[in-house]
Amino acid sequence: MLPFVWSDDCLRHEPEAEVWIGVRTPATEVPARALAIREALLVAGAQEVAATKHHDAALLRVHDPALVGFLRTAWENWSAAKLPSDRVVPYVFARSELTSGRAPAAPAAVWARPGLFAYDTMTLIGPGTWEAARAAVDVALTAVDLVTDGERLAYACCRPPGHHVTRSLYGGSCYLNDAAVAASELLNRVGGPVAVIDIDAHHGNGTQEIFFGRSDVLTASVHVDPGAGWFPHFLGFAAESDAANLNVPLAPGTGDEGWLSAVRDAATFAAPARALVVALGVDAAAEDPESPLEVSAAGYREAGRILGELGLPTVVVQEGGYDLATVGPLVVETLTGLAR
Ligand code: SP5
Ligand code: ZN
Repeated sequence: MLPFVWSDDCLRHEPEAEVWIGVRTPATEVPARALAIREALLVAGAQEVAATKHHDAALLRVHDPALVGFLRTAWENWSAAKLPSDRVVPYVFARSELTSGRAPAAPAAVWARPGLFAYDTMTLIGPGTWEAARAAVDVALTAVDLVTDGERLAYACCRPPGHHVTRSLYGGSCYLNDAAVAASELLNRVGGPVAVIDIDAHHGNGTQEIFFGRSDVLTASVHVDPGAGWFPHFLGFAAESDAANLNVPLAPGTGDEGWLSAVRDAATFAAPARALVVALGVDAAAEDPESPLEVSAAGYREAGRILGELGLPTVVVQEGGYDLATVGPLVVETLTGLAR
């Protein structure tokens, strides 16, 4: 029976909104996503395992302590300042060129601080955001424990997602990079190389940058072509590929055939690994409102099968997927394929 790891604390992040091109629009990364996935897993007979608390060691191997420290206290400091916005949101960005690469000053204003760590305006922080993001790390690390204790496959029902977070910057509805933390911990416990295969509809830019230039963590991402106008816009191109990083950008409208061919390429790339992290976004689905890829439920099951054929100890970490009616069934399809 497939174990899946859960924490109620992951529901505590309620972004309510995202500021996109200057407009405050309703949030898509909502607590109901995780509840829908949990419901589908329970119906499918998966075994719920409560997340256990883990120390910060693995978290601080992949993230700058300054980012972690900011996120831990961001809401507290923002709310104490009695600002007109009910969520932490940047208005000015400490781009490195602004200071010719010198470290920017620690700003005196609470409302300037997010600009040291955020790279977009869509990723709001409110009460419970830190608790949920940190709980998602515990969920991922508990799934790593299950696999290092002998399970071949474990699913981490992480929320908020994480794959857009770099070593020191958050964005893309993500705060802490759960998949990267899981990979780092697997590397320590199982030995290298380990692989991260990211099949979220968007490029796993945070994970790519965290491990860039390292041969002990292989990163592969299958995603909609940023060159066609899709987030994260500035990277995710095939030309960033090297011996330890593979990007397979796909044209908008790509369906099962093209997407599964890319998943096969990612699996081949990851074959030398001793353990696998799957960054599972189901937002490449045809029904999903946030991407133009057109993958079917059968496609997700086949992707699971392809990745399962690697025969590696595997931790699956939840990333995106925003259609509340299908997100749960699509996760179950993928895990069913993986478990065969
Ligand atoms: C983890 C993940 O899937 N993150 C997705 C981040 C990309 N979001 C880009 C959103 C662009 C504009 N969305 C408009 C929706 C209006 N609410
Ligand atoms: Zn996504």
